[in-house]
Amino acid sequence: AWKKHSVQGFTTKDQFEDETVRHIETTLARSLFNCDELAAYSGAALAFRDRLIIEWNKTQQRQTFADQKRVYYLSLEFLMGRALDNAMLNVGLKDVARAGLKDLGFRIEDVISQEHDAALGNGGLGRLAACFLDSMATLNYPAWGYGLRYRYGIFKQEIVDGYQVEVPDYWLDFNPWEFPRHDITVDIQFYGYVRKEKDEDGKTVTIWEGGEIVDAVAYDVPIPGYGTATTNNLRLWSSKASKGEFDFQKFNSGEYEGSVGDQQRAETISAVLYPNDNLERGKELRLKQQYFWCAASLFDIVRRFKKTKKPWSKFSDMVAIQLNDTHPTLAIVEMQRILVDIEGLDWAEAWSIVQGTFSYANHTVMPEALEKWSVPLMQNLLPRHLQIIYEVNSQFLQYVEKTFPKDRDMLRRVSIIEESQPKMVRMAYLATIGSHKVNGVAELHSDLIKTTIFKDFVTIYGPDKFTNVTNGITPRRWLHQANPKLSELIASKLGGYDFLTDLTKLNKLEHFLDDADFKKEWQEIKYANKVRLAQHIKDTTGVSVNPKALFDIQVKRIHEYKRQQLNILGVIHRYLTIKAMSPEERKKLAPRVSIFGGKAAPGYWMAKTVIHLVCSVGEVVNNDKDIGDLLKVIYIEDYNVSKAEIITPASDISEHISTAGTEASGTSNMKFVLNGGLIIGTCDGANIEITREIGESNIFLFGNLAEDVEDLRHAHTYGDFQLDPDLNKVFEAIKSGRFGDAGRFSALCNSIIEHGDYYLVSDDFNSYVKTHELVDEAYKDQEAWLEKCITSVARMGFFSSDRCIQEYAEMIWNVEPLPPKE
Ligand code: 26M
Repeated sequence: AWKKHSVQGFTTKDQFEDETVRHIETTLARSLFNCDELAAYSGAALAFRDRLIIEWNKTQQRQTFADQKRVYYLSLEFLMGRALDNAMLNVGLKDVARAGLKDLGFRIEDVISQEHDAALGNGGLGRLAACFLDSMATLNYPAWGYGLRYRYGIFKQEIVDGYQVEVPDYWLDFNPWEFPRHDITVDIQFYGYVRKEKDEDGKTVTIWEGGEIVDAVAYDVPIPGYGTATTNNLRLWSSKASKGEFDFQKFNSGEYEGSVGDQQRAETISAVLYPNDNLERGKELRLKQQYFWCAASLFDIVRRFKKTKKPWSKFSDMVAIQLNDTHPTLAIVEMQRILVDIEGLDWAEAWSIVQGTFSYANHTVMPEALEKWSVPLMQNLLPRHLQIIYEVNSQFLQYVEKTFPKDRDMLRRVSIIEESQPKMVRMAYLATIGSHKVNGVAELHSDLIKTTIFKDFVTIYGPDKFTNVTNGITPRRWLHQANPKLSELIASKLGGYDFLTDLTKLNKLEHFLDDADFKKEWQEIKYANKVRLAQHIKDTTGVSVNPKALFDIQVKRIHEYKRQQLNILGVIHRYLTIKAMSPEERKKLAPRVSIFGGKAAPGYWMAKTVIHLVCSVGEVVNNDKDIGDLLKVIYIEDYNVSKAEIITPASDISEHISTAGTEASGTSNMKFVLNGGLIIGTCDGANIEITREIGESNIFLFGNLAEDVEDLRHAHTYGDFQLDPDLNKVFEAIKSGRFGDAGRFSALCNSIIEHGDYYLVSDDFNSYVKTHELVDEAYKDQEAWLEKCITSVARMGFFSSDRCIQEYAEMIWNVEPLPPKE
């Protein structure tokens, strides 16, 4: 009987149509008679959701009953993008859906694009978490993500008169992909005080009481794997006034406003994603978010473990917790608190369980991005946690003192507490001390952290605690979904889509370098992708760009270290050069479109100035009749995951030009190369490993090396700083008002001319410009260019996030896959 009633899910076009229509007419209570694209999206999403739920339930049941270790990925950001297209491809029914939607009178692309991006992240770190979820499900790892359910994701960016304007991103109006679990609620405590007490056995126990309670409510999101029934869970916590706390007395006694105020204060915790990327500002609400999410997740994980009835000594055999940067470091402290204060374990035993459970990935070496929390702030918000941090620190320092008695300064250097005014808790140190492994996200970066921020810790723990796991991207979203035609062409040559789950299989593409038809098709696909982007540019900016021109793209968060300023200053140089050329010289030039996109943190004035400069230059260049198609400068507003799916397949060349030693890895570099674009880049982050894999002749590297940066900066400050002469001409043009009011750009220019040029724009300018000339030259030989592109794609196998997850699983988490039965 159970079998007879159990839901199976649609497989054919007709069944899909039936399900979609049923959802539109009943679940959504809409008549088919006025069914628009949004309704079609909603119906189709609900139909696919049903399919996911079936496998999701089975997967969760399987994971519950399997006696094996699970991994929990704690990240404050999950930059998921859209879910429907992904769900269709992962369950292998996109063609069925396309046909069904066509019957109903819709184009699948129009339906898919109705979905609002789930944009619960800033940039690379959040998108990495999303790629990892995809890979963990695809590889059948029993894995959960834990995050916050922000009511507002990263703001929507509008460009108004050449300036960034931030608009709130309310994305929850209709979100069929989340399931509220009102029965899964955790009480989270803040503030209050700590006291000691003797229990019946005369043992001293610590009690944290008073303060306020906020409820954490679970919302679950299914994460389907590709070509597998495994459907993992992403659990996002939402804050709500606690039932006990939400003061009914106040409410009843007429203090209605006060009561509503309490409720609003509670709900504020998960209200908004902090829009900074690589900048730490020490706001109390951010610390509240961190603790709220860590405490809820830990409670949930511990509760699940306790159901197994295993002894605590088995905890780290059953649970691995991965920290995505230092944002979840309080989870370490919370776990120690649960084990010692609540479960009554002794300190040392508890601490060794904690260390065996946690591992920490570092994503930056930039000092302004390293998390530090003021001791007074933490004392007030989390008094017991601060005590635990002090105890951890004291034991750690005792060990260091005993082991390295000669280095008296070491204690000051490695202390979790920085002796500043006020004192600060160094989260990266706490995360390192509380974990069994620490990793960087690309080889150069992992080497750098061992010689800079964690140098002393390498001495203390030995080098084996520190490792590298080079980032990767999911080929499902970033090739198959974003570039279906290229994926299809590759599949036709390789005899199927196996490369999507074993990306190293791409290497067989090198056998087709002499296949003229294949190459022609490849080129046509690139051209079609450029036409599509040109259309998007026309629709959103009104500017016509020639799809035959060389598309030169830099899309990523706007940050001085990523050096969009170097790019736009180079564009101005190109403009001035063209202006000075004879008609004959101009004929030899490959037309270019310089495309920028990305958000600036709302308070980051320099980044906003860069956006304004790009827009101002575009205004002048794009309207200069003398220039025509030779150069266009475009700012694409509101760069996000779904825009990236249109932009990435359309590049001829993309820019990854951070000051050497500053970009931990970068992941869009991988996306662009995987989609058959070449890159111009510095010897930084994963660019170095991309070069190793695809070959030096297939990448345009330029600029100073990481090892020279320190000396150059020193020379800027103490020697005489020589501005590059070509760059000087560019500044003269800006100062002359050629791109509008020069005053608006003076701070930007002066950061380079007068204030030490910290990011070495001038030092790298000549090399950058010359390398772009090489790009121009190379592009003229379309045949050779195409071969570089195909060869590069063939050699990108290493950069799958599947490889990356396998490395984490084997080297760090020690977890095994749990494939579905049959
Ligand atoms: C910190 C404090 C308060 C508010 C926000 C933050 C914060 C948020 C995001 C800090 C850093 C954040 O992200 C950093 C990031 O995205 N790092 C990038 O991580 C990628 C994945 O590893 C790398 O590829 C990039 O090189 C790295 O910049």
